[in-house]
Amino acid sequence: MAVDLLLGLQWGDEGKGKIVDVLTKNYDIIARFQGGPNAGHTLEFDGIKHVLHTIPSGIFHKNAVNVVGNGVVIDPVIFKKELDALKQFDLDIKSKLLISRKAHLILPTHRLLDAASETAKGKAKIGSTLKGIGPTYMDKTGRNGMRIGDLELSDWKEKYRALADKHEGMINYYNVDIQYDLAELEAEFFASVEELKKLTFIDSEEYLYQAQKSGKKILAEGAQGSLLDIDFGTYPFVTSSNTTAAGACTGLGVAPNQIGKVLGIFKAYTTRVGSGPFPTELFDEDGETMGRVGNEFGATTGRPRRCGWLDLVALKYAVQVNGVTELMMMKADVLSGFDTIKICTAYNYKGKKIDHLPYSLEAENVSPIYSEVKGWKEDLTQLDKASEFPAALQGYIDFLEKELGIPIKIVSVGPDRTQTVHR
Ligand code: 2SA
Ligand code: MG
Repeated sequence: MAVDLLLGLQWGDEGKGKIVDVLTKNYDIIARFQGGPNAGHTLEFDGIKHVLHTIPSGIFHKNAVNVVGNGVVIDPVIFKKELDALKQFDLDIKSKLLISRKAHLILPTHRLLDAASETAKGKAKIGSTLKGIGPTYMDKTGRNGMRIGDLELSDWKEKYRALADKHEGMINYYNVDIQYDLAELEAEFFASVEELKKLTFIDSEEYLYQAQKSGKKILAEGAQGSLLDIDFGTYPFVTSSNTTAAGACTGLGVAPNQIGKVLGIFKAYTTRVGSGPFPTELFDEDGETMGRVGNEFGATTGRPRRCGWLDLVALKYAVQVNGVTELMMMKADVLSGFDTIKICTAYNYKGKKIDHLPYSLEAENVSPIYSEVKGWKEDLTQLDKASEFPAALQGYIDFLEKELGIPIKIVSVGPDRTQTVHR
């Protein structure tokens, strides 16, 4: 049985959480494969709005098992808060949420290092979520990290101390003004670790292999988006993991030839939170409207997201790098009311027209070239059939499908689980 992937094709916040929640009824297992509590996956159902950070978005379905894979980085403090927020829902966490022993731990000092690094960078900062993501992946690839499995060993606190002490030296090296009380942070950390240890730790690659062999259906849930991928994103303004399809193989131990469908999610426009280039970014009323109507604020940090028109050059690149087989377009409802919809179909790159992603997307080199389609005025939020779409929305969809060569199977017309039109 193949493993399907669900990935964001832009700079994150495409609506992955909502779609995983909608699709979970078709799967036995939902598995997160990268990122950590920098992610904010928002789900809405039955009048409740819920944000998940580390826990997979299938958690609200009684049938599904949720796996936090080896590629994920876990902050016990945030994880505990997520668990606390789930208590009201009466979920069987012990059997429905499984954590890979090979997932790495975010220590309090990783968060401090993130802050120190960003402060030292000044204007050139990445705009990190300050959750310690970069420093934790640095320790992973530097072969210094602590993993969930270490918590099962008797000497884990010694290992912790040695690493935290080393981090303190590094924080001092940055020589920036970071205020913190490590003893307080550590007390919270140790208390949260005890909660984490009550959960089920597994050898997730083996678990997923056996599940696959016995015919279970698995959906791998990505976090952030393809343009934040450490290799293929807008480096250095990226996150520290592979957010693209290959990340699911390394982040879960799933072999490449076991990947089935690759479901690519994109917003009908574009947003970005944090620093870095964004060719179609709008600084006018249109961008302001997208942000306001789309409620574009970071689900983890609350930062306003930058907004702009759809960048088809970047979207094609993401489709290509991920091998996307089906598309899902989110937040179509937010575009209701524009007279015309612009679509960036090429870049002017150093004076030449190009239709691929160049090495650098910095604004001094790149400006967008737009095509236009007619906009629509109708409210879409009550629609439940594609046959009810306004002609102009259908025109937008036709334009995109023709350019991308892949079907758009879902059009989302509002944040609620029910506001999802299948095509
Ligand atoms: P980090 O924290 O080291 O991974 O930050 C590096 C860059 O990656 C961006 N990033 C994100 N972009 C969009 N959404 C993310 N999740 C939250 C959300 C973000 C929030 O759902 O809204 O609440 O601000 C996410 N996580 C990381 C980040 O902005 C940096 O540009
Ligand atoms: Mg998000």
